[in-house]
Amino acid sequence: MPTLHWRDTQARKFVQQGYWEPRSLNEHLQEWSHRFGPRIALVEGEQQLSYFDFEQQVCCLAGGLADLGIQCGDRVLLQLPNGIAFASSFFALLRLGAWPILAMPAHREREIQALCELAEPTAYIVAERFLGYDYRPMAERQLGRQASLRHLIIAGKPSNAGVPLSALNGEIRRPAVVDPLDTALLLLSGGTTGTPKLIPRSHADYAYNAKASARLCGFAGDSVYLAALPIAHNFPLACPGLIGTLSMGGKVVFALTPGADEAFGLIAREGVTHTALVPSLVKLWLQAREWDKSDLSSLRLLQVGGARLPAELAAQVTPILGCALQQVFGMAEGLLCYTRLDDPQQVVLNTQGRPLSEADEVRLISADGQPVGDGQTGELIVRGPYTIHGYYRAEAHNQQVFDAEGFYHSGDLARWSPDGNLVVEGRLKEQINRAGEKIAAAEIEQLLREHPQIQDAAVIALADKRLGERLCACVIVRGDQTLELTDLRQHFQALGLPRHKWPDQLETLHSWPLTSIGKLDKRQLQQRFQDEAASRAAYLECCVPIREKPQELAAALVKHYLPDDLTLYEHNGEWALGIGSAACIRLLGNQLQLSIAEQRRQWPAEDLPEALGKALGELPFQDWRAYGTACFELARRLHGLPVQDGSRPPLRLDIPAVDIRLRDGTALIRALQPEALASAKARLQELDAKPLAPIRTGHAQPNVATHDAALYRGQVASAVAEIRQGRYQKLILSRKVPLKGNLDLVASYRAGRQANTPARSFIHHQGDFACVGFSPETVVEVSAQGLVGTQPLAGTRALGDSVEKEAQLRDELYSDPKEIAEHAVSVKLAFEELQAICEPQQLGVSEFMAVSRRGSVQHLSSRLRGQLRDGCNAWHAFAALFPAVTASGIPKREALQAIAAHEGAPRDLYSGCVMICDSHGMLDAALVLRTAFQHRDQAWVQAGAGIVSLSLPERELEETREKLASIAPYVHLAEPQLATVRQTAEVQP
Ligand code: OOB
Repeated sequence: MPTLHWRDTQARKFVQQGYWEPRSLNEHLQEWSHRFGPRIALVEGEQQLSYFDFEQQVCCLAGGLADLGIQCGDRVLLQLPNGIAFASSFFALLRLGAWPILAMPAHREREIQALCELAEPTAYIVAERFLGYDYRPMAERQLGRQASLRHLIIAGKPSNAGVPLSALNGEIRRPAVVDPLDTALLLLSGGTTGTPKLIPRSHADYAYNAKASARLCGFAGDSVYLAALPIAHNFPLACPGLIGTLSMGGKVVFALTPGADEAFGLIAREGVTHTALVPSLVKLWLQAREWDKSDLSSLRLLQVGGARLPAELAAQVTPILGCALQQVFGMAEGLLCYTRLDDPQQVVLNTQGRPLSEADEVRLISADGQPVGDGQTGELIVRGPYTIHGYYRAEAHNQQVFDAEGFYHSGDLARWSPDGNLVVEGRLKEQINRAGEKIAAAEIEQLLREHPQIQDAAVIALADKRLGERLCACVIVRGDQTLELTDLRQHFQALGLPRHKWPDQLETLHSWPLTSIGKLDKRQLQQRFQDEAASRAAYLECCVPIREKPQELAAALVKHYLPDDLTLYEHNGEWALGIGSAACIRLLGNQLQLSIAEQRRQWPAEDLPEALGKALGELPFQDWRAYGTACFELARRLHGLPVQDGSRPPLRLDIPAVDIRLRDGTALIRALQPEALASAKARLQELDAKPLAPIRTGHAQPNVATHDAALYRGQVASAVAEIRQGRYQKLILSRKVPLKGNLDLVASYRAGRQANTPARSFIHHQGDFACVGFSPETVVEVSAQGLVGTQPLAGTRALGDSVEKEAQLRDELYSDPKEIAEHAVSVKLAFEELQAICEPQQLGVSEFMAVSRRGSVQHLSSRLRGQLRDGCNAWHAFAALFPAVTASGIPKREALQAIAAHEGAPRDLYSGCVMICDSHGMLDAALVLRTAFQHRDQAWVQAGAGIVSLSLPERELEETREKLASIAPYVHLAEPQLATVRQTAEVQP
């Protein structure tokens, strides 16, 4: 720790030279309110607050807090998501001279308890819930445990112990008299030790931090700042963030989450000019731009910091988002380095800029404490007008990281580029920087060592394409015990650790690699396990422009690659084609088997989502996408009914050797082998240049009108009787109509796709089985971020042959109680199924009883959305929703039994799904309806109708005809077979 004498000299200098103003942050707020009064200061959803109203709100809240007894010098734990409640509470505490401790919403019991023990807060202000997590039980436990904690203040509905934040509306009193050089707030440090560190920032230093940043970043009265990162973090709070924007009279817009789905809408709606992100989010925003065309033209500057920004990613920001980029190297301890708005592009793309203040003293030193030579890399040490000179209540640690001259030793390794900018090269400190979240290796190691099966542990950071770095736990297990990553993650969850602190990778060893002096050699571990990941084969990729419509080029490619096994899958404007199989996962009996070339591994499949998680985790590929199918009969297993496996596995996923993705104007080609990539590229370009044959209407003419009509009517009648006996509520019975010949997959696809508006479309060819379909709905959609969606369709009418007829039939659909009841029960069931796997607060019906046009019919359709809860993967969502209620019935188990009894033969892929999933956790499964099938020499189309107690056999038969009319007219038969089969009798499949 520096001597007091030194600190005084520095402080005097900063005051004299005007870096530190003689005003508290509360006095700044009063000044802003005075200057900018009626302008909008804050926006949260539909709510807006002017500067004047905001200051009033702060005064009243401060009054309410004072009534509770909160006073100058008290510490108050503040854990709120982005929003006005955060801003009001923060400034209200400053007004009282109480110190907010800025906890992140992601923090859970362990962190909160450690903060309470360290800082002894008198009150805890916390959200009722956020992203599905109910904070109240945790907060109440703290209240019971921590003697200093007297008040629990809940933003939202309190349970037993708390008071609602909204009720704290006291008389406006004079603000506390505080010394601007005193502590104003406590920021959390990423830390390197097992215990949390708090960073005391003073009024004067923090005001300077925010205002100087706002000036440097060109903020003014017309600036609109989007607070997308969690506002308790220094970056969005004061660099320039919330405080810097307010200091200039600008407007701050709060986003609850930093995802592109929320942020893009806010940018367009509010005319956002500035925002800040960490690199991993930049990547997601750039990807989202492929399909989200929101108007982002107001955006002027994107600040990126918190972790290393790869130059390739940096280079895409301006071309794709249309705004300038600024790199920020910062730390909650103080120092901020920014690239300048007028820096040349090469500086912005490749460096982390220069210190904010001319009074920042930044030095780079070698291991022996000496300054490094020009251009050499060394540890960055710093002191200056807004860098702390000690952590709060951490004397011993302060001795280690602050030197006698008051320099903070950051543990970051950096060099100066020839043009005088800083380039961050790495770090000395044992920390994992996971998507910008800093995690102390020591904290995780300590927790791992407490695990009963673990004898010793070391935690290392490994480079990761998506996260920047991932957390790898290396452990020595006790005796001959085994430990799986999923077990470990469950253990961490049970301990109350936030998601970002759970290990991403687990490596078990028998002994540690040691350095020459016998210390654990983490560098060796890093090399070994980084290589392990690197030994996973990476797809080779290339992007080429295309001229042809993607659906047509996709069909041409399928035609070229057949009879290879392949799957074409259309979703969200992309036609994805997986060809061949480099690895395959199949459900065989009670085992899930992974086969790669001659090698096989098996997992018991009782818990299918877990087994799939494990098998997919073993795939020796990076950044893979799998293509697959699930047969309807998989549902019997999921519902505990006896199963008889058919000729094909009920679930199968293939990792393709060649993976082609087509969108308007571009094709991405990926292959595991260079030759395959080159030949796919050549083939694609050749096909793109060649005009395609005209699309013809189909000529298969299956007997949709009368085939098995009497049989079907009889089945419907007996199902209605069973429903009336109360055996089940709803049942979907289907009817197969044979085709006289073999399917021409490509011609059928082109004709059918041109005439249809499906939710998904596909061609699947695997061995002696093939199908082509135009799916009206998805069974489940899960994004890499764990957002789950499903779109039940139930209730059907034909489209008719004119606009008037369509409208008339739509009105009929909306007023038919049978169709409405049928739809409502389907939505209710989907909701209940999602409840089991989603965060309760995040689950909702985002669209109810709209009408979707699909081919020649219209359906009542609703959309449900949720966020997967911790511990659930995409396969939990799949297992919860499969089979689609639209194609099975209600309740599902009874419906499955009745379908088997009435239909007599397995449905196989009909009403199962064709799907894709990937290494990031994405899953998209299309319900297999409106599909033509081929198995060996038999081909057919199949459709069903939903039977309820009010069903009439003739009307349900008619509904199967209407649905078959969406596919049957487009089916083409392959020419040679057409000739031979025409002469034979009708073949029953
Ligand atoms: C910011 O603050 P913290 O306290 O969460 O983390 C600080 C650490 C730095 O010591 C460094 O290790 C790393 O994060 N870091 C970067 C970086 N910016 C921060 N590493 C590489 N490149 C960068 N651009 O992360 C923070 C605080 C204010 C503004 C921006 C970031």
